[in-house]
Amino acid sequence: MSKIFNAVITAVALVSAPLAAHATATIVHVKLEDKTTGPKIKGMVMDADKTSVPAGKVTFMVTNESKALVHEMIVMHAALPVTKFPYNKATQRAIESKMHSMGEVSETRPGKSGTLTVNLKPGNYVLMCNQPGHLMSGMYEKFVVTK
Ligand SMILES: [Cu+2]
Repeated sequence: MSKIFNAVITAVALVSAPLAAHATATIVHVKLEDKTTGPKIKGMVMDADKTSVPAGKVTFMVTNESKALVHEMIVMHAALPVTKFPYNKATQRAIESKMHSMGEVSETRPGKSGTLTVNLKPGNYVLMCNQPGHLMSGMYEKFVVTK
């Protein structure tokens, strides 16, 4: 019995080792939140479960936890502070065409989710929502890609 058990363990180890070495994409879960999400949320929040990942493929799984507002998540190749971002005061949005976006999960309705897979080089990034006024309300998070 124990010989068989050991054989099974060995087989599992042999199968899983190459998979681990070939890790495909790092998964990052991102929650988009605001006051309508629940009583614990005070403002507009970009909440990623990892804010530092190794370079390579990254899959963002984004869920809009709002009950009322459309949100989005843009992976911007930029360093903080957001007050230095090109900004249109009239529309209350960062000027994306003057920035370096790596991709986005755009215009996500309340309760909906979306995914984005991008290949990221080491550097400083900001996960941000560019719905009118949301960025300056704090809906962003610093994101670092390491070597
Ligand atoms: Cu938003």
